[in-house]
Parts: sequence; structure tokens; C-alpha cells
Amino acid sequence: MDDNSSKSDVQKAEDLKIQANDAFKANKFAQAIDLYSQAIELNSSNAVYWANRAFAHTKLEEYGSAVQDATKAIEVDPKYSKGYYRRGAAYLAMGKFKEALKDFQQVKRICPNDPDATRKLKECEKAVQKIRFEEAISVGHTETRSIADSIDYHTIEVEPQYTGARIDGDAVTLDFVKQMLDDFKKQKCIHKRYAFQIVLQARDLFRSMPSLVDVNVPNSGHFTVCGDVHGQFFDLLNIFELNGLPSEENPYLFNGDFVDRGSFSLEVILTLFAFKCLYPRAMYLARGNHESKSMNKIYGFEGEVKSKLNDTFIELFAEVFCCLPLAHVINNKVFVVHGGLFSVDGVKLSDIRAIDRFREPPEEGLMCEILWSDPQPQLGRGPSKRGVGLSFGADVTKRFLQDNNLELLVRSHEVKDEGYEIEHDGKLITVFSAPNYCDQMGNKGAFIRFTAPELKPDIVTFSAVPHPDVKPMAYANNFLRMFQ
Ligand SMILES: [Mn+2]
Repeated sequence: MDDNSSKSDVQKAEDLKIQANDAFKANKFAQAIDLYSQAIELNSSNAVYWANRAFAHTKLEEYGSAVQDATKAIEVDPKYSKGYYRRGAAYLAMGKFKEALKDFQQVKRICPNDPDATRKLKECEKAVQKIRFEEAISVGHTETRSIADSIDYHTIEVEPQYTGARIDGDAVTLDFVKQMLDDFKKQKCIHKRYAFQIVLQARDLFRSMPSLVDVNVPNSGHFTVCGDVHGQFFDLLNIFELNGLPSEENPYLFNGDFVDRGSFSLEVILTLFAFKCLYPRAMYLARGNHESKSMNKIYGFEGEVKSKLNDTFIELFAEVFCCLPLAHVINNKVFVVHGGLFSVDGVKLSDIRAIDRFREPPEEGLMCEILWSDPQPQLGRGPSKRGVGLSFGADVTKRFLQDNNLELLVRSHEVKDEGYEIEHDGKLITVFSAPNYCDQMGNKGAFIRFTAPELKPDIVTFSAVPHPDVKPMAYANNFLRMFQ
């Protein structure tokens, strides 16, 4: 009889938990989830396993799964405060402040003398109050008034002592962009006048584009698709180092989630917008789920813009994000969206073209699903591990491509160890361009280079480069950071 078989299931489960905790500490969250799952298989009545797996899901931004696991922990042991705590933290990460508040109140009830629980409850109450206040003052304003239309950057004076990059006249030039990149590297921001100019001109360009953009790459020309950058400006510069600056001969598509998490999100978005102004037909940008007010409030972009520019820019960026196209099709063959496919079959490209995208992302429907969905290994469709959108299988991908006479689906939205992953029998590629995501995940970044007419995906991977000592999430919602 070997040692393992003499152990009870309860003991084996405890051993697995110890291994899982070690994996968690090494930031191997997927592996930790797998080990906790094995422990749960052997002993499902230990609330600690459920609560710990919930935390690992939170680390992978799988907040829907985290809520499910934490709820299970609460069912198994209603007196276990960690269950409520983990569920509260997951709700918080989803922006569901009221649900989070209820859970933290429960934590406080179970541990009335815990100073940590008291402090977090207080912070949560403050956050809910702030949200209610902001909701109250924004009522009636949102649809009617355009902040962009109210700004004339020409009237903003540039002080003579300003030493940063300057634009003479109305056209963004390559010299300006290069100077701006140098300023950003030295952690200098550009003058508000030029920031306004870039954002407003980019807005005009995006507004005139359809919700689904057809990209034409001429024979022997190439085209590069990048995934999430998430405020990692120095890694963005590294992409340009490896693959060349954008130009008419070297066009790019950045596939959403430019901002949030990383603390150089403003530098990233101004760089991408400036290249859009410089080369409108060589820089394409698609909306990601993080190009939205609710995400930017929680995950850092709002705080960063407030700190580096001012409140007006917060509103302005929110408005421009609502103008970003949702989907791109390269040479009628390659379909590119941030998240993925849909909860119904039979969606045609014309349906996507017809989406009225000039709004904050809705909580359901085609626009929501394009921004939020993920592929799954199983066939068919399943609930989203994130709690928004859905998971779709290889059969869904194949039918969509077939129905629309397409060959390949490229999407981003998920961190991958190698920077990319090929799934669904080669019909779906995930590309993610934020290496060592959040200075924590140890992943590579990737981009895909397509050359016409074959459009064979040529994938290049790269590692993270150093950045100045400003931690990811430095500008994020204080309250959220307490739980990370
Ligand atoms: Mn995303």
C-alpha cells in the first residue's frame, strides 16, 4: 500500500490545498485553481477551498466564477467571514458596489472587533455614497451635452516657459509625435492644448468611421494586429522598436484595452491617438471593454487623467471612447474584435455594421458580447467566468466564420502565458500585448503580422521591458486596491 492510498480523502484534500496555496503565492493562479478544484472534488464541505479558489479566480479577472465560489463557501459555512469577504471583493471588481457593501456588512457582523473589516466597510460605504452622488448629478446631462463640441483648443494659450513638444498649426506631425514620445519617456506630460488637439482630432476621425471597419491590405503589404496594452507605455514603445513605428507602409490595429491597470495609460492613449491623427489609414483602434466609464472609474484611467491633466479630459475621453469602432475585417478574411462572438447564431457582418455604438457599453446584446466574450474549449455556449458576456465553443466560431465567408477570428481580452493562444482548431487566435501584465503575471506579449494576399498569421512574442517605478493600479480606486 503506498503512502497516498492510506490517506483519507480529507487528508489528501488538505495536501492539495497546501500545494495550491504555494502555486497561488508563485502567481500561478490557473494552476492554483486546478489544485483547489481537486481538493473540492475530494472534500466539498470545506469552505476554505471554495474561498481560496474564489480568490484565485479574482486574480484572473474571472469575477463571475469568484462570486459563485464565494457563494458556495458561504453555503458550506455561513459563519466563515472569508466567504463574504471574497464575494464582496469580487462584486467590487465588477463595479457592483451595493452588493459588495452587503457582504462587507456581513463580515463586520461576524467579526465586530476586526479593525480591518471595520476599515473596509467604511471605505465601501464611502464608495457607494460617491457613486450615488455621481449618478445623481449626471442625470439628464449625459445624452444632451457634448464636451468635445464645447472645446476649442485654439483658444488655449501655451505659456512661453513650456519646454515640451509643440504642434505648429492644425496638423499633427511626425516630428511632434517623436518629441512627445521622448517627453513621455522622461515622464513629462504634454501641454493641455496639444492633448486637446490630439483627442479632438482623433474623435472626428473615429466618428466618421463605421462600427465595423473594412481594412484593405494590398498584395505584398503587411498589417500588424496588437492586443491589450493596458497602460504599459514602455512595452508599447518596445513593440514599435521591434516592429517599426506606425506609417503608411507599416499599418497597425490595436484591438482595445489601451488603458487601465498600467499607470502609463494616458501616455498610451495619446500616443495611439496621435498616430491616428498622423496616419488615419495606417492606425486602427478598436474599442475594448476597458474603454468605458465604469471600468475607468475603478481600474485607474480616471484617476490617472485627473492627476496628469484634469477633470474635463475624463469626460472627453469617455466621449471619444464611445466613438471607437467595434470590429475590423482584414481583406474580407480575418475578423477582429476585442472579446468575441455572440449568444445567438446567424449574426451577419451587416448586423455588426448596424450597431449604434455611440454609447457606454450595454450589459447585454451584440455590443456587450463583442467587448466581453471569451472562447471556451467545450462546444456550444456557456456562462461567462467574468460574469459579463458569454463563453463560446469551436462550433460557434466555425458557424460564424462560415456564415460570413471568413477564415479566421482574432481577439484579445485574455492574458496568455505566451502572449497568444491558438484555439478552435486553428480558427481563433487570442493576442495579448501587455507582457508581465500588472508587473505580476510573468506572461509574454505578442503581436500578429499578416502579409497579403495569403494573410498567414505570423506571430511575434516579446518580454517585458523595465519602466519607471510607478506600480500598476497606482491611480486605481483606493478601495479596490485594498483587496488585491
Ligand atoms: Mn478586455
